[in-house]
Amino acid sequence: MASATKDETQANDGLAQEQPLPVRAYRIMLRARVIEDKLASLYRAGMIKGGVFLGRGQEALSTASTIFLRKGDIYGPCIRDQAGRMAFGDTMLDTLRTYFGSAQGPMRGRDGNIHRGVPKEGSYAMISHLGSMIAVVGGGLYARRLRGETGAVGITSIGDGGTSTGAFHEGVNFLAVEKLPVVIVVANNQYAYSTPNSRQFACADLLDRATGYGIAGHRADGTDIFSCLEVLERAVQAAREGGGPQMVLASLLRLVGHGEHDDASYVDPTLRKAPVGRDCIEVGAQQLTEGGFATADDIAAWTAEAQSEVEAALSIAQREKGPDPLHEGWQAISTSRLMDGYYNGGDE
Ligand SMILES: Cc1ncc(C[n+]2csc(CCOP(=O)(O)OP(=O)(O)O)c2C)c(N)n1
Ligand SMILES: [Mg+2]
Repeated sequence: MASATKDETQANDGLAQEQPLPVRAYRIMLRARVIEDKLASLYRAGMIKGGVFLGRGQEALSTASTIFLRKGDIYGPCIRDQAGRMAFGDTMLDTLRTYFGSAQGPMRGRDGNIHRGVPKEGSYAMISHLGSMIAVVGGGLYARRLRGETGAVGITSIGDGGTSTGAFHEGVNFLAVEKLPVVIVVANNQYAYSTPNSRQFACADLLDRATGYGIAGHRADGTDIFSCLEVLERAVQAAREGGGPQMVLASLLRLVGHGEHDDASYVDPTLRKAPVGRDCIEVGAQQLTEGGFATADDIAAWTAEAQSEVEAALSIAQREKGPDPLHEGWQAISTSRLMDGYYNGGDE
């Protein structure tokens, strides 16, 4: 079983590090599910500007992606990575501050929703879901190499559809040639928007793409948090120990539409009933109770706790003001001034 010690991982998710790893991971998955359920209802109530793109069904893989990261590592998330963001330190309050355009949030109300990030903490603001983060995360690690800094690992994730883009192929080739310590997490959720795997690629297995670029490939069951933890721990360790880029491929099903504007009616109903269509939150609850990690009452209490946390964060974020255009400097978030001034609210 995967393990992580207190000083190996970030004490960043608000949950005690002393908890067994599967419990800690499950609670992060659950918190992501609870906040995303809230985002979905806020969207339907017309209370959110812009799109809402959720990771329902992908929380196990997303959580396992970043739970083994340390301070100083780099994360380039994609649109379905609320859980991975939370495992890397994103709070419910900062999530909601971004969705509600609060000037107190990490993007200071100037960029929305899934495009948030905290660059000075290694969490890069997402550009696009379709492969652009691979080169950016690789570039971050390459810059550190040029400065003589070693030991950091980068993680970025992508969907099945994204693995056919030019940005993906160029990015992975760059990582491979430079032997950069990046784990590319591929969530094969069977569709790219409404396009099924069969209309996306003709190779037998997406891991063939790792072979094609000369990098290591690993396979996980994306519906099973234990499998995801075991595989991601191995991949992150291999990258950290000099093994170069690692690709992790996990199969699962997106249990929502592409975004909340999409009803996913094109999804083949047989997939929903197949093992790949299992809900990792339900599977995880069963695994934890059968494995003696938790009782059904514990899980109910964790859920209620997460729901109260969302409501408390929402009542703060909804009351906060957006940026004041007269006094806002509008520099890029990556400028040192904003990096240093993060959260001091008023350096311009
Ligand atoms: C050039 C371009 N075309 C289309 C889109 C809209 N778009 C964003 S994600 C996506 C599908 C991605 O599918 P996949 O990589 O499988 O990820 P998933 O959404 O399934 O997580 C599309 C069509 C875009 N962002 N950019
Ligand atoms: Mg997909």
